[in-house]
Amino acid sequence: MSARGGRPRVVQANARAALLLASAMFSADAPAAPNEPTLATRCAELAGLTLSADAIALPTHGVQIDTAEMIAATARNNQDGEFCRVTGSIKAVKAGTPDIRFDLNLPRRWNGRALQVGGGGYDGIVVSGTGVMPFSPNRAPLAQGYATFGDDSGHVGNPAFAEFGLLDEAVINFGYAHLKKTHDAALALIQRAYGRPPEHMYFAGGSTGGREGYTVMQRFPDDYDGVIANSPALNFSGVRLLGVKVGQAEYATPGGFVPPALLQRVYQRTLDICDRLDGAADGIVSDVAACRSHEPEVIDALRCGDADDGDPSQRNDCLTGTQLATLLVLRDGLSLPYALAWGATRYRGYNVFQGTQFNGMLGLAHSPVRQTPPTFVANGYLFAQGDGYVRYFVARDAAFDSQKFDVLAPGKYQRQVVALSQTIGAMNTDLTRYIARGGKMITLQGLADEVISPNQTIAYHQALIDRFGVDKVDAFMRLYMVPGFQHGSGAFIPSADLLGALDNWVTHGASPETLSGCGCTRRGQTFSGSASLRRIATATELPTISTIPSIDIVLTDSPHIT
Ligand SMILES: [Ca+2]
Repeated sequence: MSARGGRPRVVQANARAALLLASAMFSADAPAAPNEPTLATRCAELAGLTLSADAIALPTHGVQIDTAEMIAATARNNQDGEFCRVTGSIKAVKAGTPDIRFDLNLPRRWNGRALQVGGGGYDGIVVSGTGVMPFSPNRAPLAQGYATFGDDSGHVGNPAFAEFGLLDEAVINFGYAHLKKTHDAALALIQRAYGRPPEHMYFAGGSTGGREGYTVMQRFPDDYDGVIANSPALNFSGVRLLGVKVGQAEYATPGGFVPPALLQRVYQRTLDICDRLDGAADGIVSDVAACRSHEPEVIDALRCGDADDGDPSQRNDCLTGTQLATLLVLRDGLSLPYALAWGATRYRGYNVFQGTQFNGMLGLAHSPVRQTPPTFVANGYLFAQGDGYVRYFVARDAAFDSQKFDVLAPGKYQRQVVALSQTIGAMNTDLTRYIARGGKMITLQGLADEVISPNQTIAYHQALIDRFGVDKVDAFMRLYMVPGFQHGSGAFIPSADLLGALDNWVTHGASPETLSGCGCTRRGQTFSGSASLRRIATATELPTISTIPSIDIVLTDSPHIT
């Protein structure tokens, strides 16, 4: 899966900007001064190059460029125009630790900007930097003229697997160090290729890539001018520990398994009661707060009556007390009696009874039988990821049984749990340096996200406001909470030009407000109307942040929606 030629393209970023940037385009093949090398010449010179360790601010054994070649605009499957494709490896310090593999793409028509692209899950696959940005209608950033780059986070593997957690240097790379090492390597190569550094450096990612976005603001604030960090796994340890608890509720407790059909019923009953509370019977719970006030009614409508005994695995029409307890683990999140890094003691729960579907590919378990090890679809995404975290990162024993791990009182493992939350977590609210030097950021987060709790993203945003005040946060950050949007899927899937908005903000000082865009997907169907994402969190809106439907859907031309 890691073969260089066949790398899957992971998260990608995108912008609009073609018009905006046209005047600023730096063209490497523009009428050059006599004897000035072309990009093709410089690209060829990069092949086989090495960079010494002192080119990278963190400890490495230097950088090896493996390949560098011009990709023609007419090359098969290339929609990004002509560019120099560079692949390289950043050498690990310790023998036995994998190198960090990275890709760097240098467009012939450079817009003077660079974009680092984040990964997903437990990473392990090189982010190519050549694709389009998720949830955006626009051309790929590389096609727009951005120099783009990404890496594999410092190990080779399936993003579902956590075996690299046994290697200290690989854990540190995954936590934060790969971001800086690859940034520094890419910056040095960009300067060689174009003869000057980028005017602006951006980062974009979602999920793990969202955590990476917050991580670079917290740890390397001088390196970036703008960050897009969607659905961020800010409290990495928190979400993994909660996954362990969910697995225990489903499999260590007899009757705790909730079949997919019953999860669908939970979702449907929620819609019956909450869909219209926002004024539109559109299959989207937009007023999450109003829906929350109806939660007892939703739960009562789902609860089995006294006469409803029987084998829970054979019935899909009501929740037993034990099944409800499993869902309440998700709803309530974690409250730890010990503190993770930066004083974090909570992982906020999910909107289980406010329109989140838990019977999809990233939802709860589909099988009443626990696999060894547990797998995504059979046993649930949160549980499978949490199980790998406990076995490889915490206990550092592949045979450890996460069903026996006491999340609230981990005993001899507590020190490691806390240390990991420092290495991998992004809960530090000290963005003083990033804010002071004018950095900007945008976060898009689904209110129906079943992987990253939207309430954790809101809580971190609130913590920033508590620390810096509304005006200061408003001046550097935009948070767009999207109803009906899960972790990539959902009743509503947005599509908006976040990179263009970020670039316009950084370059021209035009702060994003309501974002418009489409081909969005609504209830499984793409429509060609328009949708607007209203920004959350102006000073006046903040007290009621979670009560504001943040999406307006305006159908402008013959949508195919039933
Ligand atoms: Ca609605």
